[in-house]
Amino acid sequence: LLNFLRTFPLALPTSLCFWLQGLGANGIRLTMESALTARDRVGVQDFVLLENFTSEAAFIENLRKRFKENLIYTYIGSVLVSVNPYKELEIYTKQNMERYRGVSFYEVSPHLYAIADNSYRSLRTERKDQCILISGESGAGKTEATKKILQYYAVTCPASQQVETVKDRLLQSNPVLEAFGNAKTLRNDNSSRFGKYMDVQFDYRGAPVGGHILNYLLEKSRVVHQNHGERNFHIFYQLLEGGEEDLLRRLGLEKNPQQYHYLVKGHCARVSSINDKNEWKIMRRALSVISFNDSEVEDLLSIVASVLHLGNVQFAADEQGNAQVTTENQIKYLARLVSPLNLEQAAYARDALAKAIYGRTFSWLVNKVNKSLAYKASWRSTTVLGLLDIYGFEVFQHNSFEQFCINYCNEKLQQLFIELTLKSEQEEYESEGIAWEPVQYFNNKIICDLVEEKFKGIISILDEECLRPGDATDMTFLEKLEETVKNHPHFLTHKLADQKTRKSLGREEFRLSHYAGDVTYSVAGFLDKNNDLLFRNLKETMCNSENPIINQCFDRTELTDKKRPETAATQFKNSLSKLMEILMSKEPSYIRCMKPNDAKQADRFDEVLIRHQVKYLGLMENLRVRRAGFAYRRKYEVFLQRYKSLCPETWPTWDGRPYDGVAVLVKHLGYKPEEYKMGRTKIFIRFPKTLFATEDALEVRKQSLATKMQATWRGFY
Ligand code: AD9
Ligand code: MG
Repeated sequence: LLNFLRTFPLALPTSLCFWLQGLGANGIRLTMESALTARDRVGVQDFVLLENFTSEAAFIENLRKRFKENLIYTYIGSVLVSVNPYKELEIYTKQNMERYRGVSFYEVSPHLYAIADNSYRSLRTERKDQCILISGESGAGKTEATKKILQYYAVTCPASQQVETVKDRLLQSNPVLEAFGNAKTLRNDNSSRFGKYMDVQFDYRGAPVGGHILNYLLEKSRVVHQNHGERNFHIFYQLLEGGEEDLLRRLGLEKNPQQYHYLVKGHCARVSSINDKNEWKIMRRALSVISFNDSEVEDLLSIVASVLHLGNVQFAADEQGNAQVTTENQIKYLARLVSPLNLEQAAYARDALAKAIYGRTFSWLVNKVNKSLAYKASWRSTTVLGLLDIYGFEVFQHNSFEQFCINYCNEKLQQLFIELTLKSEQEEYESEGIAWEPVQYFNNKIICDLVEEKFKGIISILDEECLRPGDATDMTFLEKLEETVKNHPHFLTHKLADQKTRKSLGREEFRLSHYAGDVTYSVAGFLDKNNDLLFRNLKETMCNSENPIINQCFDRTELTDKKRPETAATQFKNSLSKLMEILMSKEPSYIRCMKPNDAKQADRFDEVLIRHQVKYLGLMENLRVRRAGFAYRRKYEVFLQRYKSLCPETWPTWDGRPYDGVAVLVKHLGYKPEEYKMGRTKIFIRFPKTLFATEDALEVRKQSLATKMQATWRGFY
């Protein structure tokens, strides 16, 4: 019909436009319902429309069909499910952004932009703070989604000179934080090794005027050690590969990463998918945008260089077995500082210092970004939209303290997701005056409690061991753990396991049954990483540093403060609990990301891997909650507008209340009482087949109207 009209030489009469609108032919937008006609080939755009909605196989088949057609987005009601395509798709153009701008959620095909636009509109119309929670395992596409949403706002939100600067800074904070906080892992070549929650502030016109970033637990251990096939943080390679000769000379660096102990442990300094030189240029430009002057850049990079130098400091034992620095021309002062230590302790002190320097510099960097994003007129009221991009659930061959924290964080997010989606569904039923039918679902609170409960939780027990003077070790921690939580259904160790399972557990390991699957953690290094201590004299030296950034990172008050600092796990726990409060105070939207294969390849849909993610993301449960009785719901106005041509009483216009119009319409269509319910503002349809039958009728009706219209216009000529 639209093709026919596009070739038409005359401007359409107003009445005809009106008539077309009635048909739902709203511009050239692909409406959700019209796409349903192609459902056999491309599946359904919303899982709630699956006939067999309790079948995991049907769910996966729908995902597979869509993935094959490059349709990587699908809804579960208002939740967006996304499958990483591992290839560039032409769906992120400015033109496409315009298609989604200001358009109702269901009028356009599923997309990140629809979620972004919907949140933005709620923020503007209801003046309620929003947040978009992006979850999924490592490599599933969370960071890419976050960046694309920011780009969407940068393009579609109102502009002015001042706003342009903010937009630029919001966008450019990414390459800087990624350079310092992301690294190649076995799961993802650009894996976020820190958690990030970014607030974007909007003024009364809906223009972005500021922002603020909260960062969570950087994986500092990567600075001194990388597993085989992994790299250190990108910035080190970028500096060596892209840094100008002059700069490298000033920093005393050589170009070759193989020269640096901290860069050779993973045996993969170069990665084909990463262009360090190019990234360096992007990062350097970004530093200027977020208002770094030349001397600050030099200060920052000299810290990066000093970490590399520090890694190259080697020790040898003297006659008393005390460590002496053998690479004296590297950092002479270290000789004095570490001499009473044995070799192992000296190397430990060196690495602890490198981690502390890097970790604190990273926090300083986030602070600096925040200063450049700060909304200057903060007394004016703003609304806030938060974007959460945190490290995804991860399982490696060897899992340590870092994976424990990362996976705990994912448990918390899953809990929030369950509680909030269930709550919002119940609330909608209540407000619509429809009886709520309870849904069974797995609540992972039991696992969160296991980790964080006071006195009995894993973190408490770990802290207790860390604080205990004397002979506490990683193994005594494990023993305490066994004593305290031995009967917990989600906890297992070698000693507690039955004969059959015992073989799969080492003596220094414990296993947690996470909502996302079992993960076995080695306790080696737990105490040390949790204590996160730095020798006092090293701290003192840092306080005397002439580098202004280091000076700000190491505060003198630390030296006199008698109170023991919080352990790493407790700090993380507290910051997560604050994050949950922040998220709870906002209206949430969800994007659930999945990765289609472990080989990072396009067009490969590994069903086993997908099934696993469907399971642990709780998508089937999510769908059951959403479907609790009804497959489809729509506001009366929208429903009537779409289907009114199917009933002579509502066509071409209905003058009464939309509620009554819909009542007349569904009666005419022969809906049986058990097939639908009329809420206060929406109609709820129980089965997809009812809706599909109505859709098919609409399709037939459209065709007959088009034929009629063609004949009429032919008559004119
Ligand atoms: V981690 O938990 O930080 O390790 P993420 O953040 O979930 O992980 P990321 O967004 O970094 O994963 O995506 C991994 C890679 O997949 C990217 O570097 C891209 O190469 C690829 N990707 C992800 N999303 C898209 C997309 N929408 N289009 C094309 C994509 N490629
Ligand atoms: Mg990421």
